[in-house]
Amino acid sequence: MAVSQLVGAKIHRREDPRLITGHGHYVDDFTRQGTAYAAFVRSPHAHARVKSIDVTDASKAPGVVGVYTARDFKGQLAGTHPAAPAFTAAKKYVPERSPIAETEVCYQGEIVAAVLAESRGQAADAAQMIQVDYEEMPAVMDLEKALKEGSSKAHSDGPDNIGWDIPYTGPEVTEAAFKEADVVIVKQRILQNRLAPVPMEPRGVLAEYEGFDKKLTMWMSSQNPHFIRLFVSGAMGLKESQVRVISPDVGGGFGSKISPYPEDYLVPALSRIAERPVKWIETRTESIQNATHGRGQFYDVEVAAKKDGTLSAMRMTQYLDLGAYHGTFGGFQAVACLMAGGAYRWPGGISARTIGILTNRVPTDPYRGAGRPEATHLVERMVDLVAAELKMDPVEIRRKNFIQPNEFPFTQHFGLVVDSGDYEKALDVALKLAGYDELRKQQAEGRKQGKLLGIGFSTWIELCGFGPSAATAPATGGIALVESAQVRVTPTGSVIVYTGTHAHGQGHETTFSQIVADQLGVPMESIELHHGDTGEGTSFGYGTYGSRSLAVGGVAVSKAVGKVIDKGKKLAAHMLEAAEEDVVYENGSFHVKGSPDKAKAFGEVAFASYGMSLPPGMEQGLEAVAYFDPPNLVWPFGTHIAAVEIDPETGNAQLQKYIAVDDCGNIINPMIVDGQIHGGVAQAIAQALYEEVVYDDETGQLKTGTLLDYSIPGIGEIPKMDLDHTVTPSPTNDLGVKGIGEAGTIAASAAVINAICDALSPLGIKHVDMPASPDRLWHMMKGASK
Ligand code: MCN
Repeated sequence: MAVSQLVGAKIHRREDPRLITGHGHYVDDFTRQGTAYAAFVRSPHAHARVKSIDVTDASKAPGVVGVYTARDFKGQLAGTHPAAPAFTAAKKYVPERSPIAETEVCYQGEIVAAVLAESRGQAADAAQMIQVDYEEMPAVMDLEKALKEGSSKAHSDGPDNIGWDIPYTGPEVTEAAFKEADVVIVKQRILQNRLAPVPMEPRGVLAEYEGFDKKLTMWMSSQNPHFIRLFVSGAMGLKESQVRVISPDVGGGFGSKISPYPEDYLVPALSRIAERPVKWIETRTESIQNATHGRGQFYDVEVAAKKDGTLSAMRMTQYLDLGAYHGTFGGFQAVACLMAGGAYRWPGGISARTIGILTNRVPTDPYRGAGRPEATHLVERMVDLVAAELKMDPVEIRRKNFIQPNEFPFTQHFGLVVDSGDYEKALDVALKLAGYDELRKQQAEGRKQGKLLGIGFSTWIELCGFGPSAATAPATGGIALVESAQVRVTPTGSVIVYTGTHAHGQGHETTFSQIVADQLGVPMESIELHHGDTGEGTSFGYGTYGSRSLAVGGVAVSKAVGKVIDKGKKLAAHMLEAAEEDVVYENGSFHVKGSPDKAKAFGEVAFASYGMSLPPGMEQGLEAVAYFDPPNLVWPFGTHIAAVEIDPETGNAQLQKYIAVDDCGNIINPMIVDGQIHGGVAQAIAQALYEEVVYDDETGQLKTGTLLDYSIPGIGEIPKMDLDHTVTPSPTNDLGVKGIGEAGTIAASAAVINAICDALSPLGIKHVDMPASPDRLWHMMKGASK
């Protein structure tokens, strides 16, 4: 790359002036003439048989265009809702899912009917007039009961409730280590609370089917427009080229907008049936009830450690609440098993098993971090439990067991290869930033006065940058999540970049432009980044999730720019009457080596590329396409430290200090990276202290269906964070970058809960589950003091 000027600089996000002055364009801002509005009738029951649906009154309601039930979509939508190929072989039971239920509903919120009307209000009113006769059935809500023989079934025609059961390695692998004489064995059940992603903008779809041309255009709030085009075109019997999916500005997704949803099929089908554009915008309650949830798991973990503090072996089983159907990418959550070893060696091995359990809740699917926050949480909790058992300092036990810098690339127990790392370096920077020794002194002083002060660590690692064919294809049944980019230079030197990734808050317009501007030596103002529209640019994009955009998509962009420069060199050599190998490109100009005056500016070469005076055999134009299939995933890491004080009267845990030292390789924009950390940490603090989707254990009724009951924290609950970075470039890509979009979420819950456990240790409390709400902590403290 050229000498960096912009890469590494704290540049304000280019997209912000547009977005914060109300000039963004979200799905609901788009209108088409003659639009009808959709409302959906959803099951109020977690599990019921649909006996009959009476649409008579609704059909006659003011403004109603039509009322539709499952029968009306037959012939319109083929196939069933997809479940990603991961774990196909090990899936026991994959219930078929249709976008609209006909005879049985399996979670509260499942769609049974749709109404189209002239206005949104009329559609909502008419939906309430539809009479559905349900026969309630027992709801499966408890994961352990669901696994018992003879348990009620989440689907009446299912053999049982086991969606998958995969032993990655059996207990025999760790048997020797657990039998050694010199070990302590620590066991713990660890809960992962079910979470609602709550993006600022809920989902929404505007679909226009043009019958004469057989063309469908969809505007929707998605992280993954090309995948949606693939799924929807298949279901509607259209060619991909007949479907255009536009995902304009998107107000956050956090993983919940990766997969296709029932409405993504029903709205375009309604447009084809009614021969009108159709719009549906999700309400907040619909969003909490129906957008896929994250986490919703528990783990049984057992660790054998030597008395000198060497972590020897681990056995773990993941019990994952799939909800009523397999999430399209729900299988990814089992990656927690592969990541359970964390930053440590585990010479005695790891035995891991994942069981996916069908219940009558809304399906779970990736939510920011997916699998990796769970892995970090469990390993970091277990390390602290072992340290407490052996009366070791949590820092000392971590240092003793870290994979060392000279051991990379490090092959983990399940065959994944960690590309690079220096875990102790990040720990040291964090300890310094936290003033660790002083913090411990303050804790000791505070304890004398009866204060409940705790310090918690999370020395986290992550796998991201999905995904190289070498690493992902075996798990996805042959699908590699490579990424493509297209760079087009206009005759006057403007640069249009198309990427197959999709920004919905991550700032790609800024960071990708920084890369291009530096590489081409042109101002950022002459670069435009386009994404999110399957009708333009790249022929297929793999979307944004798994912190892949920079490490895969950004690198693809850089490779495409490299091709443009290569062509520019050939042309410049022709223009300068020099040999191609003598031409160098620096700071926006092609010049002959050693003769900086013999030069052609980038704009001159761009202009000439569209003219007649080209070298023999060269085509006009200056543009290039590149695909990038990295050789490996990228592996960020870091250390987070939380300091907490718990009020003994109320149980309220107040974070006093939060330190985050992260390593995402070379940094393109430190301001954006810090913003990603802030957001991710806030979401994990929310999981640790406040958020939980709660259903009634018996009836399966959602109890937290509004933001009055589902408590997302405000700015008052989130502490100031002290951030720093170490830089360990990834050897897997030319930019040396790793992902950062999920790091905060992956790291922080363990630091917070470890701090809370440390604070409560004088009371004999060893483990606290999430959310560590005032209510939960107060009851634990009362129980402990009895
Ligand atoms: N970056 C950088 N230098 C690095 C690494 C990243 O400057 N070494 C920059 C990137 O160029 C990009 C941003 O940081 O602008 C995040 O990059 P990356 O880690 O590649 O992650 P993605 O862009 O692929 O984003 C996905 C990730 C995920 S998986 C979720 S979920 C998530 C998240 O990002 N959802 C978000 N961050 C979010 N932020 C917002 N505002 N809204 C969401 O829905």
